[in-house]
Amino acid sequence: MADPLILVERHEAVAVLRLNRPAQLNALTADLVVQLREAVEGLGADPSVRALLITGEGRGFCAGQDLSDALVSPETGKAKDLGHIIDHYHIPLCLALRNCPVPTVCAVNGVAAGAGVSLALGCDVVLASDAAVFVLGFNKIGLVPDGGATWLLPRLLGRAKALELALLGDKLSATDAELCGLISRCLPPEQLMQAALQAAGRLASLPTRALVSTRKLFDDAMQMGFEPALRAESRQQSLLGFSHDYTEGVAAFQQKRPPQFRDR
Ligand code: T3D
Repeated sequence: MADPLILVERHEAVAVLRLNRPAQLNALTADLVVQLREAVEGLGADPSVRALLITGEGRGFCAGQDLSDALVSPETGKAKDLGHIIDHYHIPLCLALRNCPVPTVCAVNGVAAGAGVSLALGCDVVLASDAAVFVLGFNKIGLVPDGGATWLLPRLLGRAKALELALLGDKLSATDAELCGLISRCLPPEQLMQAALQAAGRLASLPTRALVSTRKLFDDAMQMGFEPALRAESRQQSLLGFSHDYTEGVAAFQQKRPPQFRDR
């Protein structure tokens, strides 16, 4: 029987999803993309799961689209509409992650290339091994960045650095990625998974609905003026102010005890 493309482990309320094509540096085939999206959606809807952690098996995190996949490889001789493939496979995965009902952590264990960079940056908290590198690589095969990279990179890095990375296609070390704000934190390889599990565990213990609403407000605010952002915060606060987790958080503070959050 073929190896599963995604390995799933549970660590209490944290679900770990591990891309499992190590010999190809976890390059994304159509099947892998579909299975990853199904896992993100399925586990995100499971009330016992309160955080997701995505990482890669072996020495790489994800080398982007599998360029040997018959679906995209020009070698098979059939004209391919890559936009159709992106619409059908990649965009649903990007949206499942961005709209995930629980917070997401990425542990970038090794090289991230092309859509693998977009996958990592699509998570809420991005930790990387200091052995990891980020390389867009789209320029070298005559394509534009995708998987949300054109939206994410200028926002995270500013236009000048984002364009330099995308146009020249140079590798960015994880250390530099942390320094320029592309990722949250860079760690020695032997500490990466422990730190990622710890971050995911902490997120799992916090009020999920407030965390996910914060992600959405941050994203929405990028296309808003200051006053509309103030109003959006106020509308969300109205909703959260009636939630169990707000009542519980305030009660726990007053009673000097740990809170027990449960809203989704
Ligand atoms: O097509 C569409 O649908 C549009 C969407 C596009 C989205 C994209 O992601 S486009 C970008 C695609 N990715 C790339 O262009 C990256 C290609 N890979 C590389 O540049 C290098 O492999 C890396 C920089 C990622 C790592 O280099 P290195 O020296 O550490 O490893 P390696 O020896 O090059 O690769 C190891 C194996 O993985 C190797 O297989 P082999 O020779 O041992 O049998 C290599 O062929 C395989 N591999 C790496 N990347 C891919 C891949 N196989 C298929 N597709 C890959 N993307």
